[in-house]
Amino acid sequence: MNLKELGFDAFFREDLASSGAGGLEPGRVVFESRNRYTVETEGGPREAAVSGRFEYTAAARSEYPAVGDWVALRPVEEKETIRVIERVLRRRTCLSRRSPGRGADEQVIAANIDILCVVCGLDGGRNFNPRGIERYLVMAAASGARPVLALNKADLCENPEDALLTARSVAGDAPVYLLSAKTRRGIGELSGILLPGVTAAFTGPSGVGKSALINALLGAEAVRTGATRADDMRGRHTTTHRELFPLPGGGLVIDTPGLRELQAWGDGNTADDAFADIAAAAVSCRFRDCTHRDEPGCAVLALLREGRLEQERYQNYITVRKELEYLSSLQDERGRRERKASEKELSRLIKRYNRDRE
Ligand SMILES: Nc1nc2c(ncn2[C@@H]2O[C@H](COP(=O)(O)OP(=O)(O)OP(=O)(O)O)[C@@H](O)[C@H]2O)c(=O)[nH]1
Ligand SMILES: [Mg+2]
Ligand SMILES: [Zn+2]
Repeated sequence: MNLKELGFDAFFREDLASSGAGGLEPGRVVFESRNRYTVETEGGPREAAVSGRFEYTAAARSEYPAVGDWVALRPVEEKETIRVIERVLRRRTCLSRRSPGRGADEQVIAANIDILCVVCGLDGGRNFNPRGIERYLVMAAASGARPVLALNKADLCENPEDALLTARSVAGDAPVYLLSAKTRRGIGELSGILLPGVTAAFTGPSGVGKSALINALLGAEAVRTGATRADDMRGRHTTTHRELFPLPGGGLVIDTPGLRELQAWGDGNTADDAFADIAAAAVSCRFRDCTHRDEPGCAVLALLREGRLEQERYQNYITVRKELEYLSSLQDERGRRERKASEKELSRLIKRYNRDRE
């Protein structure tokens, strides 16, 4: 594929050039499985792995290539289809979540996406839930990608217009699409925003029809889909890998596995970006560092009292903010530990140096 069609532009070109990476060729990661990557290049797809130097110098898992990343590739002698990944080019956007389990590790879901398509299922199960949508909008805010909401399975819903209103009430500026992968309702509209060179990642719980929507956009059954459980409409985690597909219309879409849990990732402002109404009110709080929990003169609590802010939405905002605060305290603590360790290492080296001189 030609690089421009894959989304390559001046941003990545300059980063490749600035690294002085002479002789390296750019490519985009379209598939990853167990540290093996498929990278699309000007000359076609290549199989790749990171270099020994990359492994040695990487400080965190999140620095490894993810689907959507642009990477600098070195050829391998006499192996036409194999490449070594020397470097991950600077990410324009980065979709992450907190790694499942304890700790403060970042798990990169996809890189360099322009649009995050948050998919819900209107099949009467638990796959349509405003609080869940709010969490996905927080994830979008942290990524730098523009969110859109996709309400799929409209064919299974008696009052899709009600769902549309509910979704709009939490969507902020994000557009909401009423869709059906089955009847193709809304598919033309959605493909209208997936312009040439634009990358969109699809996320949401298992079984909502992320892969089915991608098939509908591709106009082919390229991706495997799986039945939902009859009792609660939950999916069976059919998609197990992230993968990037070029659309006939020139856009690029990334399918991702359904998420079981979504712990917030981001910094202090991320929650405010996703809850714009609360952030706008907070400007009028008496204290600049108001936490909107019990302070006098809190404009957010005033909204709540006046019934202009839904209790559940407010509660979700507070919960997400607490999660983000906890995350940043874990990160601070880790930073302190790492600094201490490197100071220790340094004093060991100085001691040894002095000893050697004696
Ligand atoms: N009736 C109806 N069924 C749909 C629609 N979209 C998807 N489905 C069905 O829902 C089930 C789950 O679809 P998938 O595309 O596999 O869901 P997914 O979100 O990719 O799930 P994971 O890969 O497990 O995360 C399949 O049986 C699809 O055929 C739709 O618009 N209408
Ligand atoms: Mg899937
Ligand atoms: Zn306040």
